[in-house]
Amino acid sequence: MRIEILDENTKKHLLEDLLKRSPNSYGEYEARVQEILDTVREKKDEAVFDYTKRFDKAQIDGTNVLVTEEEVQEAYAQMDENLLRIVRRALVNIEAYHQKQMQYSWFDSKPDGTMLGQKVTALRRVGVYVPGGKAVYPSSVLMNVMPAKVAGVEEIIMVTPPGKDGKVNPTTLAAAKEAGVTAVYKVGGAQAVAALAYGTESIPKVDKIVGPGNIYVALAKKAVYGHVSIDSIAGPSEILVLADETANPRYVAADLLSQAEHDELASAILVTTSRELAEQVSRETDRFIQELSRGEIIQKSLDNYGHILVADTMEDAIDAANEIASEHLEIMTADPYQVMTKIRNAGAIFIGEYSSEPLGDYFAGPNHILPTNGTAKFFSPLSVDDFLKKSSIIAYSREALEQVHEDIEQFAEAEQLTAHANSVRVRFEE
Ligand code: HSO
Ligand code: ZN
Repeated sequence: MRIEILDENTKKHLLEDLLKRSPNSYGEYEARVQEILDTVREKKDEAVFDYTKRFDKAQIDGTNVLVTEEEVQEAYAQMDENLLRIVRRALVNIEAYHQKQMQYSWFDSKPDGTMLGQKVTALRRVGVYVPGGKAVYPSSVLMNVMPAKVAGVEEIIMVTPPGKDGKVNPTTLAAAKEAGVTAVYKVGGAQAVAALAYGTESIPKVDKIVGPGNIYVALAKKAVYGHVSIDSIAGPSEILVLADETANPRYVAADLLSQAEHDELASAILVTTSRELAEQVSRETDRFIQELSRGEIIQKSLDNYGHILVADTMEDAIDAANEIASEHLEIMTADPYQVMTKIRNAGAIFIGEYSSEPLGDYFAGPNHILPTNGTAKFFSPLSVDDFLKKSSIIAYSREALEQVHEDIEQFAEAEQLTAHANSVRVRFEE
């Protein structure tokens, strides 16, 4: 990996470079995606099945689009038993973590005769997109579904593209069942997003669409926002390790490569105050690449978006980490908790040398659907809150309203909204 000095100039170039990976940089696909959305909105099932034939080369229609119980059982039969046990153990942790996020209604009544509150309601029906092809991650199925389940969503509809044989990946199916999905439909791409957003004869309209997909799926989700809610748009994986001279270079290198392996566009960055560590990590990454099965992808990803930055001070290193706002941030310093308090922007923060990033991808419990491409400055990990909405509750007694009725009337009149003023005044006419 290349070693650079961290200064304003390297930081500027790096930030510009990373942004090129954002789905916001793919405007040229928008017209294609919009055409698919419009066609599905108009022609419903017919269009969805046409596109499935064209893009997935699969013969899907109203009779086989919904995955049957038999197909689910077949999937279980094909699934490795040990993997199933591991999925179940992971689910226990993921469920427990998300239960802590649950929010409940509250009501606050005061002696003055007022009662204010917030009623929390789960979304009724949500759609989860699960990619097919090379990026089939059962762990992501669990991470998308469990927060909806914990929130109390009644219907969780999954869509995933079929193979040419019209079948869905068996591990995806088994993971979906384990996590508590209600129904799985064999459709993918922008056409699946359109079906979920507008509804078709076979596929029900949902209130929110979550889950990662390719650029067409990402743009389709953006385009239907407003008709339905969506989660944040996931970009390629990212890891940033903040380390000082006390860090173990082998661990740092291994963790960087764990995310570089995802994708040629993934980014892996080490920011360190130690020149010696920088050199050791660079050597260790070269060594690991020789041994790892996805060495080629890793090499490309490191060539594209891999950096080792040497900072003068830990303060400078932390500033850079905050500006980059990485999806995953690992802290391997002498005082990791101290450093953690200074981190403003990161999707997930991993503290100390035994909290390697894949622990979070699979097992610890927090969600691995995290903000990417600098959006950790304003977005949060996928959570139970994504599947809840709130209604405000207002209840005043006659006495309580009487105390404030003139203020309200005058406020309304200042806005020249006399019907507003009247609606309060009418209650206090002799
Ligand atoms: N690290 C990925 C999630 C994942 N890793 C799934 C392995 N499987 C999110 O950036
Ligand atoms: Zn990962």
